[in-house]
Amino acid sequence: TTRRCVCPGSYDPVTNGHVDVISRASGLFDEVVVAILHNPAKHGTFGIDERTALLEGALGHLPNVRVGSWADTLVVDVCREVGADSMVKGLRGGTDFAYELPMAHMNRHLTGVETLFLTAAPDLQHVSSSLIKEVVRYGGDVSGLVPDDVRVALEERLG
Ligand code: COD
Repeated sequence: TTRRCVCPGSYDPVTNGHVDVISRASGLFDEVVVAILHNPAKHGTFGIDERTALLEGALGHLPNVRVGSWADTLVVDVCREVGADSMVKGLRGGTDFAYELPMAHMNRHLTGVETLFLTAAPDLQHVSSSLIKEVVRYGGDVSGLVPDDVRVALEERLG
C-alpha cells in the first residue's frame, strides 16, 4: 500500500524552512500532499493561486510531492480525502510545540490521524513567513532563506 502524508500550512509564502521539512518528509513517505489551508489567526498576503504556484516552483524537483488547496476545510478531512493517516509538521522550538500540541491532540481526537514532527534545520530555525515579510517590507535581504522567485515576488509585493 502507498504510504502517504499531508504537510499542512498557510505557506504565505513558502520558505526554505518549509521546503526542508517537505523534502525530508518526501524521503520518508511514498507520497506527500502539501495542503494550503486557512489559518483563522492569519491575514493572507498572497492569494491561494500565487501560493500554489510558488510552492510548485519550489518543490518541482521532488516527483512524489503534490500541492493542493482547500477552503473552509479541516485538515483531518483533507487527510481523509487524500488517503493519508498522518501529517508531518516542523518544529522550530518551544513556541511551535506549544501551538502544535493541542492541534495534534484535537486532530487525533477527531479522526485518529497522527501528527509527526521533524526538527527544523538549525540554520533555518529563525525562518517564518511572517518574519520574512517583515524583513522584506523594511528593505532587508532574505536571500538564502526563501527560494529566489519567492524573494522576487515578495519584493514586488512588499518592497
Ligand atoms: N523550519 C521548519 N519547519 C517550519 C519552518 C522552519 N523554518 N517554518 C514553518 N515550519 C513549519 C511549521 O511549524 C508548520 O508545521 C508548517 O511548517 C507550516 O507553517 P505555516 O506557518 O505556513 O502554517 P500554519 O502554522 O499557519 O498552519 C496552520 C494550519 C493551516 C495547518 C492550521 O491552522 C489548520 O490546520 N487549519 C485548517 C483548519 C483546521 O483543521 N483547524 C483545526 C486544527 S485542530
